[in-house]
Amino acid sequence: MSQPNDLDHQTIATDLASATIYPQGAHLTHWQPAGRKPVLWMSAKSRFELGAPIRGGIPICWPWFGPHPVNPEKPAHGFLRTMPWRLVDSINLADGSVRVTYEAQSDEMSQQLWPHKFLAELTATIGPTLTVALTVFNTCVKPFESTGALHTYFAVSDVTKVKVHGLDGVEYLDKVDGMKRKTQHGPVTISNETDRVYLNTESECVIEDPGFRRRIRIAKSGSKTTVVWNPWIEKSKKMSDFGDDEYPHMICVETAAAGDESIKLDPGASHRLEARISVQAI
Ligand code: TA6
Repeated sequence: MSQPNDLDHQTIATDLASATIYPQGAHLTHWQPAGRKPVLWMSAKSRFELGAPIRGGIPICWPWFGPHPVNPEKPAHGFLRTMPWRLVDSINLADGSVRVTYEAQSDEMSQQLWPHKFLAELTATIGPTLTVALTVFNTCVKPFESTGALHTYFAVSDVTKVKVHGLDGVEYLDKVDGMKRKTQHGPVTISNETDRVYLNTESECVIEDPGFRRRIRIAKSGSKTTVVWNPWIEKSKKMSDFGDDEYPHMICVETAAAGDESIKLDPGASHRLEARISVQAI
C-alpha cells in the first residue's frame, strides 16, 4: 500500500499552524492550528500514487462535480485533483500566516477529457484560520461551463454526535433518495449514509462537535451550493481507500458550485471559489 511519503509534498510549520500540501492536485491534506487537533480528516487507507485521488483533506473537484454528466468512463469529480500542479509562490504574511500559490493549466491530456483551455490557481493561506481559494481562468477563445467544489473532509470525534448548522430551511437534492428535492429542518445530523446537495445557499456552516469540544466554521464565497456527505457503513466498505471503521470520524462539508449551479466563463473571464475555515473551542 502506498504511503504519504511516496508522493512529493510540501510541509509548512509555523508558530501558528502546520499544513501539508501535495503538488498533485494542489491537495491540502493536513491543517492544524497551534494548540488544536488536526481539522482535516485523512483516510489511513488513502492512496498516494501518481494519478490516483487522495482520500481526505481538500480535493479540488473540477471541471465537473460528481460523475461526468455524459461519459461515466471519465474520472469522477473531474481531473484537476490528479493533475500535476506547480508551486509558484510562497510568502510569509505580516500576521504570521503563510500563503502558498499553486498553478495548473490545460494540456493535451486534459483536453482529451475536456476540450477547453484554462489556467487554475490554488491559494492556501495557512495560520489560525485556513483560507483556500480556487481561481479558474478561461484562457480559451470560446466560453466554457463548469461545476466544481472544494471537497473538504473534516475530522470529527463521532459523526453521530455532530450537528451542522447553517442550512436550516435550505432546499437540497437527496442523492441517497433518488435525487428528491427536500427541505432541511434544523441542523443536519448524521445517522445513516448522507449525501445532500444544498442549493442556492451562501450561508456559513458550523460543525458543532461536542466530543472534540469545538466548532468548525466554514464561510465561503463564489459558491451557492453546499454538499454534506458521510458514506456510513455500506458505502465505506465499497471504497478500497476508505477504512470500514473510519466513517464515524469524518464529515464532508463541501464548498461547491454544482447541483442547479454551474459557472459559465467567457474567454478571459475567471471565477474564484473560496472557503474560509476557522475553529473555536466550546
Ligand atoms: O461529495 C459527495 C460525493 O459526490 C459522494 O457522492 C461520493 O462519491 C464522494 O463525493 C466521494 O467521491 P470520490 O470520487 O472522491 O470517491
